[in-house]
Amino acid sequence: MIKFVHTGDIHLGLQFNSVTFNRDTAHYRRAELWSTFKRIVDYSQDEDMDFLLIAGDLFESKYFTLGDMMRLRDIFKAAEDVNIVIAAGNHDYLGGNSLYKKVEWSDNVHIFQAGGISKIDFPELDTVIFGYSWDRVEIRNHQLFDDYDFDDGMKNRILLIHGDIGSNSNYLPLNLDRLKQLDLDYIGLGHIHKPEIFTNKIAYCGSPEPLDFGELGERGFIQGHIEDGETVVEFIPFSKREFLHKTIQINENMSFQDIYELIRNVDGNKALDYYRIELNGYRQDDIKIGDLQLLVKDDFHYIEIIDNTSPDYDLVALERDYRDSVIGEFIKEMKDKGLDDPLVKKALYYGLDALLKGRVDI
Ligand SMILES: [Mn+2]
Repeated sequence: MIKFVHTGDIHLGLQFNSVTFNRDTAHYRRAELWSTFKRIVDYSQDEDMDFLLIAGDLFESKYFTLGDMMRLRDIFKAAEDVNIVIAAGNHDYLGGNSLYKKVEWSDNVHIFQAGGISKIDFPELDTVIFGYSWDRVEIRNHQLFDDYDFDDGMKNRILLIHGDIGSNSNYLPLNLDRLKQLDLDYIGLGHIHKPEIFTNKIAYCGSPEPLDFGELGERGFIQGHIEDGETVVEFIPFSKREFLHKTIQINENMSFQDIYELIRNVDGNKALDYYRIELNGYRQDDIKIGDLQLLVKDDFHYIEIIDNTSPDYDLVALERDYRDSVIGEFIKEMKDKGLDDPLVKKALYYGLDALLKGRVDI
């Protein structure tokens, strides 16, 4: 039996420019990518994995330094009993000046060369790993597997590749049906940051730490083993934090304190996770969402509030200003029906939305 951990899309060195992080938050998150990656390497060593498969985008070439690369080298060297196998992706592609080529790796580290599919044999484990490293930032080749002969005498056969399951991608389009036809025990994929197990033999590992609010939900890696031609895989949640997007509906009857409590009591782990909270509905005219944001900051590791609220209607002023029009008549009629009835009040607000704002999303 062979045991493996499959990870990828770690993006060490990421600057988080596309996230609404300030400098300190980005700096801190960058450090966390390193610590989680090291935890994965340590886990592989401690759990006696035969292989740690890295399916590309291990780091950001644009921001990575030689010092960072030496740090990686030392982390890998410490896991000397694990075969660490790397296929480069589009963010860490193996061009002529790649940092991958600038350090001397320990014997347990194996990196696929660029220029087509190649293979690395591990005779003592009766295993062959096929792989493909990117040599540029975009690849449109659809025929990657057509000319390659996956024949090999080894019992366990794995493919490691960074690519996009989808037909018209600029990022190495892969066809799932074509992958299923390959006579392999496991295909470890990188590029899509959401983990997905297609079959027990084909999976995206996903990013081990989520990188922005587009990456909601659990993150971790794939762990698996192959025994007598049978492959078993499972997703192992491993990220330190999650990104969460919550929507809170408020209304014009809620006080500042009411809304504050709603935000504070939102579910999830406030001390750990990244929250984006969207407030919808009508608020009392004088409630400042900016003040709420300042107040709740201390309750969360990270929070940003998206304010979609509208100030409440001033019915007295509206009725006066639109006295001789259908709007004034409408307000008067609904008031006569009794605004204490929540249904009547709701109907009044929908009506005013339609009449005053042209909003008819009922
Ligand atoms: Mn990636």
